[in-house]
Amino acid sequence: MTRNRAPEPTISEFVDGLRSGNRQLLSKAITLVESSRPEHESMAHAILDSCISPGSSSTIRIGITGAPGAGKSTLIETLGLEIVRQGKRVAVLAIDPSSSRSRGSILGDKSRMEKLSAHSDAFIRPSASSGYLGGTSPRTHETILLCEAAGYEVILVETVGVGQSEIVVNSMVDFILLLILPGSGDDLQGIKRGIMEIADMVAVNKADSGRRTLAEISKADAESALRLLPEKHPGWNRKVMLTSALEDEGISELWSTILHFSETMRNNGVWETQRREQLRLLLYTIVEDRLKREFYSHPAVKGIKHSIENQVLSGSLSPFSGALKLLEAFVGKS
Ligand SMILES: Nc1nc2c(ncn2[C@@H]2O[C@H](COP(=O)(O)OP(=O)(O)OP(=O)(O)O)[C@@H](O)[C@H]2O)c(=O)[nH]1
Ligand SMILES: [Mg+2]
Repeated sequence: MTRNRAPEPTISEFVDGLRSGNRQLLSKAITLVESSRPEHESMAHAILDSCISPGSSSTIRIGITGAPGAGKSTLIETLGLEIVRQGKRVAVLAIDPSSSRSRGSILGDKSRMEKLSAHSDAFIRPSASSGYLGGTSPRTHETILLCEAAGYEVILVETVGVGQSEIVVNSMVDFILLLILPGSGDDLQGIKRGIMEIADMVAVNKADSGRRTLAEISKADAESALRLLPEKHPGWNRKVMLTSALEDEGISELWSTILHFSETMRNNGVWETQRREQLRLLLYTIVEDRLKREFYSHPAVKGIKHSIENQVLSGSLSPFSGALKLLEAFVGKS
């Protein structure tokens, strides 16, 4: 039995749809961006080319990172509702390069953002990179651009603060909020240092009424850890705040601080410089991704790869000469 499927929208239908804020077309366009099929890719790029506007720097891109269970999704729900209350449209993306999370918990995220996902001014994309290892950055960055083209002024990107994901997110957002938990002081000495370095602000979350004292201690710990780090942006003193995403405590102060950051950084030029730097990085990340793909799928490379690998592993060829031979096969030298 053949089914009649609706024809795929054309590029100009996509572009018009995005410009008028059509969520269904935005979702479809993001699916194209995430697809690795060449025809989808070229369609996605044609859409992006028509959508990108130099004026998009009026948007605010916020990365929210922290250990699993720190309350990122819950905070995004509460913060997102505060933002839409103030008349702005908000898009939420989740990146998960480790792919350690099951689909179930990604869906769980959406239910954690129940009120926000029902709001007409909010758009939630549970995962921008599910099942896709590596190359996360270009796709998420492209997804951000699509959301902005569809009129979302604030983009919230959730990422688990383990491994490389926070470094990836640092290359595509304007502001990074790190969530820590009351009583997590010891962590600050060790693995969190890398994350602390890229944070523009730290929130001790779950600072609910009953846990205020412990939260105050963690706040002081985080403040002293921050004092030891070099400044991230000139003119910005990184603050530590107390929040309770569940009880909506400290969230409007958090939003005011982000707005203050945005105003300060726009005025001193850091905002624009950072955005330009991120575009440069995106340009070369795409080139490198593409080169890598071309390299491994090149017939001449595929033809000798196995034998070169064996020679290197048996010690009859050095890895350096082996690599050179593969590269020569790629560029067509005999
Ligand atoms: N008491 C309290 N619980 C909170 C608060 N914020 C989040 N939680 C709870 O903490 C648990 C984890 O919250 P999530 O928002 O899913 O945390 P997450 O950081 O997004 O977790 P992952 O996405 O799995 O990394 C849930 O049971 C929340 O209800 C808070 O401010 N206070
Ligand atoms: Mg979450």
